[in-house]
Amino acid sequence: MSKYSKDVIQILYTNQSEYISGQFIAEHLSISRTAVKKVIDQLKQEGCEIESINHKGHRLIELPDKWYSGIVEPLIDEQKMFDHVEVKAQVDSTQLLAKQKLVGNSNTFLILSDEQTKGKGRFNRPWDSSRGKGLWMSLVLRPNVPFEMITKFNLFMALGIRDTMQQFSNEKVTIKWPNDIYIDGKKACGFLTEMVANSDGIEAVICGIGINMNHLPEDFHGELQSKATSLRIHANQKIHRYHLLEQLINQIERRYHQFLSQPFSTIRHEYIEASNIWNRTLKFTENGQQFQGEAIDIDEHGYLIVIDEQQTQHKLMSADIEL
Ligand code: BTX
Repeated sequence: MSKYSKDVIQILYTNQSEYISGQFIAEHLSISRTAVKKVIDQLKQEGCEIESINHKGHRLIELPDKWYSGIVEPLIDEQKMFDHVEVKAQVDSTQLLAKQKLVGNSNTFLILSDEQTKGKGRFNRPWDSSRGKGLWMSLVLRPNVPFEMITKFNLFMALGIRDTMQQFSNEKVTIKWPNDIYIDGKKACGFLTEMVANSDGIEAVICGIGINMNHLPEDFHGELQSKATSLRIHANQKIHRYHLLEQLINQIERRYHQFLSQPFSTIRHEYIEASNIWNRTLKFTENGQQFQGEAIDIDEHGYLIVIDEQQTQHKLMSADIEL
């Protein structure tokens, strides 16, 4: 990729309603018009729909299913939540990369990738992260809180992610406590929160979020055909990835400030209302132990209260639930 493609795409994106002349771009970036043409040709090759008209200039009509740092950076900059953002075409896992990058500094940052070759769920389960279809990202934050707060963080993030996805879906988007977001009985998003801590508290929180954004039913294979869904399937139209990202970061920022200043009890009712685990028998796995039961409440600290078939009450901090 040319070192100017980031600037050119940014200029075209921020002026999408008009034609921008090659001359203007060239002067703006202090490069030749031939260099501008080369970059534009390359962007077209990548799949950007750019209309070029003689004596008028260039206009961006549609972006391909790809992240461009020239668009992501200004969008994230406005939020001021991260020191920087990294955009990748392919990584093994944004979560793994984030863990490597947080060492030896105190930066907050976001990593986004078009594709993950080894996306990870909880307990090292694979997370299907095909190219161009999803929003695969990890954010690294540095809250100055004790490590017991990690569970609370996850609960606040769940609502932020759910609320964002609801803006794009025609059907109700629900939380499956503690790590999944569902639409119409199928998983549309998985997220996980990990941390690096020392005796003084949390050094970094790494939150990995995978949203199935533009998959069509035929894009899911194997067991995922019956278990997974995407926002697009429930929006009846293609999801604009940059709108989704912008809304998501807005919501995450809002919930993050709430997490830092308020107890879980302030969002408890909202969380319960958004959950999909009530009034049904569920199969729980906790620390390798399996049992069936019914979830009856989430307490003011975010613990799930479950009654099993022997009428024994369990208070779960985290577990795997089969719907
Ligand atoms: P989880 O362990 O709750 O979910 C993993 C399970 O979900 C898999 O065993 C499989 O059954 C199912 N699954 C796998 N891929 C998909 C998919 N695309 N859509 C629906 N269901 C699927 C949840 O883990 C946490 C997932 C976090 C993923 C993000 S992506 C960005 C970041 N990087 C990374 O490696 N992981 C996180």
